[in-house]
Amino acid sequence: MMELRVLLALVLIKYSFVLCNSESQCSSVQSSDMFISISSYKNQTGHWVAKVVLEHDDISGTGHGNSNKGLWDVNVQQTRKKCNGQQSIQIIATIAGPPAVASPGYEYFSGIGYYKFHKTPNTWDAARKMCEQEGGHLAVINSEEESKVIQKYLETAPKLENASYNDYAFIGFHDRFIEGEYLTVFGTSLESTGFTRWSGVGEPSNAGGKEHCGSAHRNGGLNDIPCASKLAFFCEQEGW
Ligand SMILES: *[C@@H]1O[C@H](CO)[C@@H](O)[C@H](O)[C@H]1NC(C)=O
Ligand SMILES: *[C@@H]1O[C@H](CO)[C@@H](O)[C@H](O)[C@H]1NC(C)=O
Ligand SMILES: [Ca+2]
Ligand SMILES: [Ca+2]
Repeated sequence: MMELRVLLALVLIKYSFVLCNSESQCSSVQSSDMFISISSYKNQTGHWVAKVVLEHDDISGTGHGNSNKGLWDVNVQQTRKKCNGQQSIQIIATIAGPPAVASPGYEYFSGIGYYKFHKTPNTWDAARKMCEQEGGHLAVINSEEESKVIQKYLETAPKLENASYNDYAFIGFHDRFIEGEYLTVFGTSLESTGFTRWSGVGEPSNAGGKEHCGSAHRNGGLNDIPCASKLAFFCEQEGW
């Protein structure tokens, strides 16, 4: 889980390094991008000028990108340094952005992540898209503890209005590529999640040869179910 978080952090913060020697350079900063430019030149009065510009977005939006908003803490220090008898002066700029925050409606569960329970039923594809639009993904269960989060949420909704099935909610796995080969929404094997408890005997059933999308039963176990059913669903954002 930790490696995944680090990977996500690297993906979310895309750095662009641009070396240029003109003082005014335009950049287009998009949500969750950071733009760094470094310039070094001698000006007309003979001073050496080195300039580092770090630009990040200031746009409101959804998902982790919105944490880039606003002013960041900037601290610049100069220190004398001696190395092998040679003295130099080091100028250190430390820039700290705020920690990422989850999108509205997400609840934090320690050691698990941020969860959002969508009670309005939808197809698996639509649910997957909605989670992504919120900066998350269809939930992937990694432990019995995480399965309990789902069980607790479903207990709060004994009757799921307009749902094709009242006892299941979509989560992030499927076997749409190869029958019986279950993959998470990240493309990794279901086994690699560390949680493969099925909801009951006979599951996965691939009933009618038509069950290729993942759901969780009220008992927290996994079940394959038709992708076109309309079910409540769980979105997840990583904990930071
Ligand atoms: C060159 O840079 C120095 C240091 O920032 C500044 O004092 C000086 O005014 C600059 N000269 C010109 C022509 O901009
Ligand atoms: C169920 O469907 C009805 C009619 O379309 C709608 O008014 C209602 O909001 C729906 N309930 C949920 C929980 O989505
Ligand atoms: Ca199947
Ligand atoms: Ca099934």
